[in-house]
Amino acid sequence: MNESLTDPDILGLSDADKRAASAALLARIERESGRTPNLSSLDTWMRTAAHACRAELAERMNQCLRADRQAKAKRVHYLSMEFLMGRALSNALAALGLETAFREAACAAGRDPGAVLEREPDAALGNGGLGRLAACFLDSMATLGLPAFGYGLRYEYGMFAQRIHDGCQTEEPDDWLRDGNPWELHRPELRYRVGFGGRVVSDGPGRRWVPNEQLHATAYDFIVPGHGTRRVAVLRQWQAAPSEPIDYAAFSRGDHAAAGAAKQAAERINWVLYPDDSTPAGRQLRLRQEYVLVSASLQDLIARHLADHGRLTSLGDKAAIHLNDTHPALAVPELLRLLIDEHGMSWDAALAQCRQALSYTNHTLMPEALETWPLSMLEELLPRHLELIFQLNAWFLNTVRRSHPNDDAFVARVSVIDERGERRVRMAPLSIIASHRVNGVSQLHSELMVETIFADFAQILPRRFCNVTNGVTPRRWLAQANPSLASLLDQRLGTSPNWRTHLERLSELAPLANDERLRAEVLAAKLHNKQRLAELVRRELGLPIDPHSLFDVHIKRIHEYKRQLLNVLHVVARFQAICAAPEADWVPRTVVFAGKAASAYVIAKTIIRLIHDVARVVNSDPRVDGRLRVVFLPNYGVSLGEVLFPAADLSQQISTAGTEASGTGNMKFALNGALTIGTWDGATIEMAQAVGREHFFIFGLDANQVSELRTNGYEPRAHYENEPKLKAVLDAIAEGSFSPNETDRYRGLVNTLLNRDAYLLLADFADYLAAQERVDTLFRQPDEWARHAILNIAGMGGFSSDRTIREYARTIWNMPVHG
Ligand code: 26V
Repeated sequence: MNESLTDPDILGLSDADKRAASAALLARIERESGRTPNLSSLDTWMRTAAHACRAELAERMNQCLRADRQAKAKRVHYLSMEFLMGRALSNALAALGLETAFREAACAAGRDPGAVLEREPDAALGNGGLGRLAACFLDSMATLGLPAFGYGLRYEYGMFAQRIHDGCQTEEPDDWLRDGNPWELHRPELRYRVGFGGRVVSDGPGRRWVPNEQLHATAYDFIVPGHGTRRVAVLRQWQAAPSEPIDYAAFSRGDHAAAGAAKQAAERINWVLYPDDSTPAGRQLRLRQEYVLVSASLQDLIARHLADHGRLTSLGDKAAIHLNDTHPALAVPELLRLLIDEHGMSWDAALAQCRQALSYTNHTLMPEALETWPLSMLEELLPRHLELIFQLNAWFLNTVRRSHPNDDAFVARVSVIDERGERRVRMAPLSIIASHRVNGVSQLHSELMVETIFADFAQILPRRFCNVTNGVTPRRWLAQANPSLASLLDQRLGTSPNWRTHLERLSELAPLANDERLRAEVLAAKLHNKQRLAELVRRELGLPIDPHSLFDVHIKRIHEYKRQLLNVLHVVARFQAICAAPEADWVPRTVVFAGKAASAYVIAKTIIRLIHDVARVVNSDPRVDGRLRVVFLPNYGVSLGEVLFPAADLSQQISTAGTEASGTGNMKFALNGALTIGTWDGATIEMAQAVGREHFFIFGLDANQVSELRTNGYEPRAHYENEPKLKAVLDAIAEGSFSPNETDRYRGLVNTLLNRDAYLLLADFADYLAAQERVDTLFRQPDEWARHAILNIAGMGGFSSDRTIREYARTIWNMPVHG
C-alpha cells in the first residue's frame, strides 16, 4: 500500500502543528458562522469542527481511492441495512490527532468542549448489536488499512427515540437530519437506476427485465477515519429519488396525488429504519428498501471494477461482497441479473463470480427471525429476480438429489422455496448456496448453527461454515468512552505499540494485578466514571444514586431471551430480603437498566413497565434506605452506552444458554473493568476462557442442559412450589405489590412463567441468586474486586474488532492484512 497512508506517526502532531490546527479551527468558525468564535453557539462549534474534520478526511479518502485504483487492490464491500455509528466528532478528532487543538480552541472561546461534542446527534441507523457491529467493523477496516466500503441506506429517521410515560415506553421519531448532517458528502454523480415491477421479456437467447417503476439512487458518503493511519473507509449510504418527480399529464388533469406518486414512492424508501427486531417484517416497503440497497451497491462496485479492470471475469477475485445477515440477500439474484442480463455473462460464469465474491454472516438462531418473503410479493416487485432464484434453486437441488436420491423430505428442507402454505423464498438458504463462506459470530453460536438451523446444509456443504467471533473497537469503547482508564493504560503500558491499535498488549496488565497502587488507581478511575453516571441519572431522572454502591448494569434490547425479567426477579428477592432484615449489613446496590422494546413486542413493553413499578416501590421504601436502587435510563443508544459501560461494576449477560449469538456489550463492559455475571452463552464463554472462569460469576444451565431439559419436559411450576424465595417473588408481582392501582397488571406475565417459561427463568433463578451472593462477597473486598477487574481487562485483548476483521480478511475475504 501507498507508504504515506501507513505513516505510524500520524497521531504525533508537534506542538506547533497543534497550535496551527487550533488557530485554523477558530478562523474557520469565524468564516462559516459569520460571527466571532466566542459568540458562536455550541451547534455552530460542533458543525464547524465537523466540517474541518470532513475536509481533511475527504483529502484522505481521495488519496486512498487513487492509491487503490493504481494498485488494482482488492476491496471489501460490507452490505448492511444497519450502521449504528453514534456520534462522529470525538472519534474523528482522535483519529486526526486534533483533540488538543479542538479543546484549546473551544476553551479559548469560552466554550466547554464536552458540551460541544454533546450537541451532535447520534447517527442511530440500526436496531442493536448487528448494526453496532457493522460500525465497529468499519473502524477496524480503516485502521487495518483494508480498502473497504460499507454500503447502507440513508434513513431520514433512525431508530426511534424512547420516551417513558408513567413507566410505559412510547416511540418518537428520531429526527437526526433536522439540522442537516455536517459529515456527509453528497455525490450526485454517483447515480444508479433501480427498477420495480413490470415483466420479463425474451431478448434473443436471454431474458430481460422491463420494470414499470423506476427510481434513482444517489450516494451520500460518510468517511470513517482509521486510527494511526491515513487510511479511511467509506460508508456509502443510498438516497432514492424519483426519476420523474412530477407526472405533468396527471398534474394538468388536476390529479395532484397521481402527479406526485412517483416522488412519494421514492421518498418512502428512505423514510425510516424498520425498528422491529422481534417480528419478521413482512412488508413490501422493507423489501423495496433491501432491493435499493443491493442494486445501487452492486452497480456501484461493478462500475468501479470495470474502471479498474475493464472486464468482469475478475470480479470475484477483486471484490469481496459481504452480507450482514440475510437483509441484503437479494444481492444474489441481483448480481446474477447484472452479470447475465446487463453484461452478457453466461449462467455458469456468473454463478462462479457470485460464489467467489459473496459471503454471509448469520447473527441469530431464533427460527422466527429467519427472513422469508412471499413468492407473490417477489413476483410482483422483482419478477426477473424470482426467475433467477428458481434457476439457482433448480441447479442446487439437482446436485442435492444426486447425493440424496429418494429423500424428498431432505430436498424440501434445503430448498430455497418453502412450499408449505403460502409459498415463500427463504433468504438464508439463498445466501448459503450462493456464498463461499457462511460464518457465525461466536464459537458456540457457530457450532449450534451447524447443529440446528443449518444442519442439513452443513451435512452437504461442511466446509462452507466457519466461525468468526465478534469484537468491538477499543478506540470508541475504551479510549473515547473511558479517558480515565485509557490514561492509566498509557502510563502502565506506554504507547509503542499503542494498545489502541494493538489491544493484545492488554495481557501485559495481568502481572500488574498484584500491584497495589494499580488496583487503587483502577478503583479511582471507576469511581470517577460512576460519579459521571450518577450526575447523568440525577439530571435525567432527578434521582440520587450513591457512586459507592455496586453499579449492576443490564443494557441491551429488551427481549425475553435476554432475560431482563430474571434480573427483576432477583431485585424483588433482594428487596424482600432487605425488608425482612433491615438491620443487616447489605451491600448497597444500584441496578441500572436501559434498552428499547420493539414497538409491537407487548411482553417486552410489559417488562419495562414492571421495572418502573418495582423501581418506584423499592426506591421509596424507608426500610431499604437507599441500599437498593433501581434505575431505568430511557433511550439507550451508542452515546448513552459510552457513559454506562465505563461506570459499571457488574455486567449482566444472563440470556438463556444457546440463545445469544454472541453479544458485544459483554465485551465493552469487561474492557472497561466490569466483572460479569452471566450464563455460559455466546461470546461470554470465550471471554471467560480468555480471562479465567474463576474471574467470572457464571451460573445456570449450559446450552446442552437447556436442550436436555426441554426434551425431557420442563415444569416451571415445580420450581415455584419447591423454592420459597421464588414463590414469594412471583406471588408479590402477581398479586400487585408493585402495581397497587391495578393489582392484576402482571398476573398474565407471571402465569406465563408458571405455565410455560420458554426461556427457563425459573430453572436458573436459584443459581442466579447464589451467584449474586458471590458478587456481594467479593464487592466487600474492594482490593480483591480490583484484582479481578484488572485480570478481566488483561484478558480482553482478543476481543478487539481488529482481530475479528483480520480473521474475516484472511479466512473469508481472501485479502490478508499486513502487520
Ligand atoms: C433477534 C430475534 C430474537 C427473538 C425473535 C426474533 C428476533 C429477530 C431479530 C433478532 C436480531 C437478529 C440480528 C441481531 O441483531 N443479532 C445480534 O447480532 C449481534 C452481532 O453479531 C450479536 O452480538 C447478538 O448476540 C445478536 O443478537
